[in-house]
Amino acid sequence: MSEKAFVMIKPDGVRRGLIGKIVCRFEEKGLALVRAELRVVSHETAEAHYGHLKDKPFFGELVDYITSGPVFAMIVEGKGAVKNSRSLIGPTNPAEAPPGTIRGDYGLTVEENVIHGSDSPDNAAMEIDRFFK
Ligand code: DAT
Ligand code: MG
Repeated sequence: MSEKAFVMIKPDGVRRGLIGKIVCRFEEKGLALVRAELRVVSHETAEAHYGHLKDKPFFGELVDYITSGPVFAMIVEGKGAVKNSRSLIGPTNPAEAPPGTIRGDYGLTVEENVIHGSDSPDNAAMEIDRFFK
């Protein structure tokens, strides 16, 4: 059964010109890009998106970072889209992400880890609604 995931290339990835290379990985894997938009995330949307981290000491910097320039927001679709996109993206900290994953190949630190991907089908539905309603 087909599934949708929300994926977002963060401002550092966009700034560094990585959109094409990253989109290529999803397409090569077999996930289809069904919607995409380059846009600046509002403060309000950023705070909602990272609401699960609002008590963390890095929350303010996280919101500043994600709103610091355009992101490339996407919906990808295919079998197991959520799990498959997370495995392409790799672990949260690029220093621990293996080469071959997007964060492992393109990132250095957890503060600027290039890309977001939904972590469950329920969160994917919420995030798609939040960004593409
Ligand atoms: P993920 O993006 O892998 O789903 P998450 O939802 O736990 O990870 O955290 C969201 C983002 O918050 C993550 O991509 C980068 C940032 N972050 C997480 N832990 C952090 C930390 N210890 N220091 C700084 N930023 C952090
Ligand atoms: Mg997450």
